[in-house]
Amino acid sequence: MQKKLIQVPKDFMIGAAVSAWQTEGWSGKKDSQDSYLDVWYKNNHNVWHDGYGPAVATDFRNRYKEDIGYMKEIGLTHFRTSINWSRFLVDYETAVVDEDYAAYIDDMINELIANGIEPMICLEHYEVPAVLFENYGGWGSKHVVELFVKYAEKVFERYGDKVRNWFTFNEPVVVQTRVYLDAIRYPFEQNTKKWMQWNYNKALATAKVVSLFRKMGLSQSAKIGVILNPEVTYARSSAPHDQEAARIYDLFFNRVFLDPSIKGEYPQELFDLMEKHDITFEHTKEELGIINRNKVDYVGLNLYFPHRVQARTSAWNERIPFHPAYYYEKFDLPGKKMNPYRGWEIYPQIMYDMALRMKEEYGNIEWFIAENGMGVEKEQRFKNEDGMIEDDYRIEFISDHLKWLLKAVEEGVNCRGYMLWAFSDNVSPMNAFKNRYGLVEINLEDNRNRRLKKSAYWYQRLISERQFETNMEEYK
Ligand code: BGP
Repeated sequence: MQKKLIQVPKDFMIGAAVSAWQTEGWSGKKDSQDSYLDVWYKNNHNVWHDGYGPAVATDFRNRYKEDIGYMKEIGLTHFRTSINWSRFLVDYETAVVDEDYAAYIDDMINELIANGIEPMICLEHYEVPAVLFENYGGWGSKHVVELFVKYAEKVFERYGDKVRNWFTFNEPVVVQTRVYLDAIRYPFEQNTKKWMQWNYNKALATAKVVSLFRKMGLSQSAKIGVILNPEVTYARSSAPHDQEAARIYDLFFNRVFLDPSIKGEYPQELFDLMEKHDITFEHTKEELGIINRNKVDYVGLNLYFPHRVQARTSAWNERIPFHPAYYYEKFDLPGKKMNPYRGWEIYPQIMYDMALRMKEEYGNIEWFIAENGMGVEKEQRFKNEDGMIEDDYRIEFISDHLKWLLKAVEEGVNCRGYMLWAFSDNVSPMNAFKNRYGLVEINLEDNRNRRLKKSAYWYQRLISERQFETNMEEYK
């Protein structure tokens, strides 16, 4: 196969990500510090693959020094994780800090910096405290928005002088979509209005935290943004009905966060649709003003797969509460390339298409790929004689996506880097350790010991040589 050499621009960041709850484990956690996810794991243990979950995860809480050693060996310039809100405080109302946990975060950040790795910290990667979910309905409550701001203030006071890259949320649309829109998780309630309220309250929380960040004077040396997961949406055809399906999907799932965060306002068409279907979120003029005045400095985008839709082919069942699927249904493209383990289509051009959109529709704001990666099941079968996992599929996946991304960068798109999901194998919601994502293997049969995979050495060369080879299309 013919190869092409691709250059990586000098300052283009190449890093990797994980989150707190997916790696830390419960070591040192107090009983009152469950997150929503911890409770879901405890209550619905059977739906988690092989029973694994956040309880031990990768035991990062105890093994972070060892892991940072591997990060250094690979040469990562940036590492993203989150601070676990439910563990950072012992009292969420008055924001009393858990000193043990805070000392661990302090040390982890220091260790990263001492090893030349820039920490990128997210304030919420689904770790909303369970008690706030039970008492107030979680992100459906404006009181919880205020508590999040209090939490953020404590975090900024402690680490604001060390960390230069901050984010309010990771994928803020996800939890409520699974919980209230699709009702596939505890507490199994289908309520589209609640879904919208969570969406709005998280956008409002982002704006309030951005405002706090600026008031605290942190903008002089640091940036604050949000990590979003726009699903690059393609209509089946150019016909108006399919185009409308894609546009409306995009409004409800992508623009619902992209627009308030970057443009400071919601699309009028989204307001119209919300009104038509009686799902408008409770809001005030003053709050919309806060959103308007506090746009983010930059955004991280998590891009994994394309989303394909077409107009509905059957009538909507009017007894079902409104769901955006009223306007679309999934389109299954014949012959698409799949990652069969995760069930996601592989279509690297999403990088380029989204990049151009950021340039054309979002004022060429600074952004970066905050997550992209490939989860593969039973990776042990790829171990070589020496016991190293030879994950050539991951190397191919990364190169194909990077190639499209860097093409856009060459064309003037303001994308500043690529962060792989994930630094190490880790726990996914429900899938737990089923699909492995890491550059670093976590061996569950051997005390969770770590070992670099082939992709880690490839990543190491990518970072030091700032170039990589990709396969050219082959026409046979
Ligand atoms: C993203 C999340 C990550 C991670 C990743 C992989 O949506 O931000 O936390 O889990 O997806 O997906 P999954 O874990 O569902 O396989």
